[in-house]
Amino acid sequence: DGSELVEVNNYIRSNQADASEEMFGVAKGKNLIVVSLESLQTFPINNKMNGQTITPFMNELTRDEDTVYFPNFYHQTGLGKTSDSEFLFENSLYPLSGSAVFFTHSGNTFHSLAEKLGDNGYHTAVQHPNTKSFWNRDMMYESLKIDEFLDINSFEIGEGDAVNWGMKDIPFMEQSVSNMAEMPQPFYSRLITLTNHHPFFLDEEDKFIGEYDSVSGTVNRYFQTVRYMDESVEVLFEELKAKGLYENSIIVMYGDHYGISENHNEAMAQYLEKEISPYETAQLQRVPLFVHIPGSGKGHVNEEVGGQIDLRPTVLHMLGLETAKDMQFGGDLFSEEHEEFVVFRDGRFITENNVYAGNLCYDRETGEETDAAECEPYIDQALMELDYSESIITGDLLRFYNKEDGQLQPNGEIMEIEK
Ligand code: GP9
Ligand code: MN
Repeated sequence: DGSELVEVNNYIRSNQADASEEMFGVAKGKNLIVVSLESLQTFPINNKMNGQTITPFMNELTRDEDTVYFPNFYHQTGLGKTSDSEFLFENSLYPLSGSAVFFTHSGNTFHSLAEKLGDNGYHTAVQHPNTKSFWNRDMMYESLKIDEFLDINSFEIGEGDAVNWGMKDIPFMEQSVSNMAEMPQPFYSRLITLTNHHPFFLDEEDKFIGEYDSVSGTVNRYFQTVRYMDESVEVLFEELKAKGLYENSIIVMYGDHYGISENHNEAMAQYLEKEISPYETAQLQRVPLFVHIPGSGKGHVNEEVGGQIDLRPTVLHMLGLETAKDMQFGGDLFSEEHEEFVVFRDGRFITENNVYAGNLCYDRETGEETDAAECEPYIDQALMELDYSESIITGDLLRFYNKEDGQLQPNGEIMEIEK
């Protein structure tokens, strides 16, 4: 009857971080462009492979005066992969443990980022050159109140424009920006890239660097497709400038989940020149996060430990929208009150000082095993937080939550919900 929500609400309210004073409203009224960087992990950033630079454009962004780069940012996805990262971004809720929430709970009530932006005058659109029903996106996007889904039918895929899973990222970026140019402003346009996806195949003309030389063809090719992705991100920036959209937009880009699974530990050990311990495996779940605010001069490398659950409040606050009444588990990454506590879907976690993985407690900086007592207090909190989030989804509890005034519906009376 929704009474579970009282306890969840108490937990959320007592852990909530206020908006950052410095960053709140820094991009008020601007267009929001979000890029989901398929399978991009943090390890190629500012790194080389056999002497070759892997991500030249994104490396520049990490030092750019208008870009905040987060090197200690983690994905928190589960079985739902890309769709889980979308779910985290939109709702600041954890994905489910045993299934993909996009498939199992697409009819639920959510209070998504898209919905909030829509309520505040934004046109909201996702662009992804794949079939509408793939991952049940068409159904889920209705519940997430995304106004427009530009799927494969909104793109012209000419000869040589497709590889691997579908449309190549460079033509995708070009056409996405053309689509944005047609949208009413301000808009929220989320782009989901595709080329840097397992098994990481490319046409010859799109290979800008050589392959790696390990036992894993997957890892060997990954560097090349990441290099291609980097090129496509540069094209995005150029096109936005060419179409006059750049100045009036902010661009938020993040890796959706890992690209290299643990099946490739031997190759990764060769590349990283260290053994892949549970600590390393957890650290390999870092994905890059870039927050680019043209003309702001706010650029810096931000070492804060955070995760995808933090994106919703971080972004909404930059756009000048409060989230203090929202039912969300993440916090504003720019807030002084942001808690450095990243929970993975499987119960592993990262804190300011520790990495808890493989039932072992490690020092986050050194990777050395450390006193279990340092991690102990967080083990239950991590599981509790996952449980609370799961109960919201499985009980469809946001039906009982009034997003306008933050009130729970008394006596479990179901409020009127527009569907
Ligand atoms: C395909 C894209 C990739 O539409 O979402 O899916 P993934 O396998 O990464 O979840
Ligand atoms: Mn993906």
